[in-house]
Amino acid sequence: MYRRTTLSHNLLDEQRRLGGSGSFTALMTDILTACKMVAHEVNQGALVGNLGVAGSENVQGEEQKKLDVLANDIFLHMNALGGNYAGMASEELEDVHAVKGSADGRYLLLFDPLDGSSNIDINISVGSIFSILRLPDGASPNSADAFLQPGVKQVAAGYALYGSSTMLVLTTGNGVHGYTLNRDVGMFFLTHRNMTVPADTKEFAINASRMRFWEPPVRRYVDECLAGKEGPRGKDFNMRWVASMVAEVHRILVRGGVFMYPADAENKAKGGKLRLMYEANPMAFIIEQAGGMATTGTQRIMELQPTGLHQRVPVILGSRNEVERIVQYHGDKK
Ligand code: P6P
Repeated sequence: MYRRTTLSHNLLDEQRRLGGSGSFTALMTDILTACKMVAHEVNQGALVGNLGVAGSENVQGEEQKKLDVLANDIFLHMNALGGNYAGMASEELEDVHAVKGSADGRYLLLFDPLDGSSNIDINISVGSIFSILRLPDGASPNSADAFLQPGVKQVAAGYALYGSSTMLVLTTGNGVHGYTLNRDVGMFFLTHRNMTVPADTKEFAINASRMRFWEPPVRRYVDECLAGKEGPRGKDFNMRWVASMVAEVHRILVRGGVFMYPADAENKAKGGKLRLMYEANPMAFIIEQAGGMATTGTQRIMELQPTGLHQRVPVILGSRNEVERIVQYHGDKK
């Protein structure tokens, strides 16, 4: 293990490669600390009364779990300490959170502090998702407008996965690398260099209970997968649904697959289910950097011009050849 590279060392290498001032490395360090603290609280679970609901709702009208609130507090506090962020936006906060006293803060941090939290009480993997943008020249971090940048403007994106091991997966636009937390040493060690999504797959992920709402292109794709080797695809497929986007995306990075939370008859008026700024965009950046594809079905997710901090979008991402087929089916629909 002691010949392994740490995430901190990789960030320093990246800083030297880019001739950076070190502020990017410092702000990533704040995020790592926050993720380690959230991992600690998640892993303690019932031992310290961290399970169950907080008795409150978030801006999405969703019932908050105790760990949703705790993870949000940890992210806000730890990422303000370094003074590298001018402002933050969280799934758990209605409006943006300007960081007081961050005179030199040139970055904006957006995050879902605990994604998949409906899985906490049943001990299934959950995660934190984050996206980093630059504060546009002359923009105020007190205004959501500064945050409403398309996904292609992201400086970095990543997630922490609190699973059988705690991992951090990160892209800064130069590929995707995965790091595993050594709790005893308290550091993330490089364990998954240059993660790449296989172009083909036999595995898809969708919430099949919503089948009655699906639009024709999605219905056609799933029906063909279910038809197996006797059907038009000529091969059998497997299905997964963890209800934790971080876990689904990680599986796709490791062994390929397609994840779909599409627009459907029930969610279309809201724009979809998943949030653009702190779920779809960071995951799209990671998947594209790993050679995969991320679309709404008709548009590249990272090219969408955001109109709201908590805007929802359809998400279809993963193995390129399968996602391209689904896009083609959406085109055929017309
Ligand atoms: P459903 C978790 O709440 C989440 O935002 C994603 O992590 C996950 O993929 C999806 O929603 C699960 O949605 O409708 O199956 O509960």
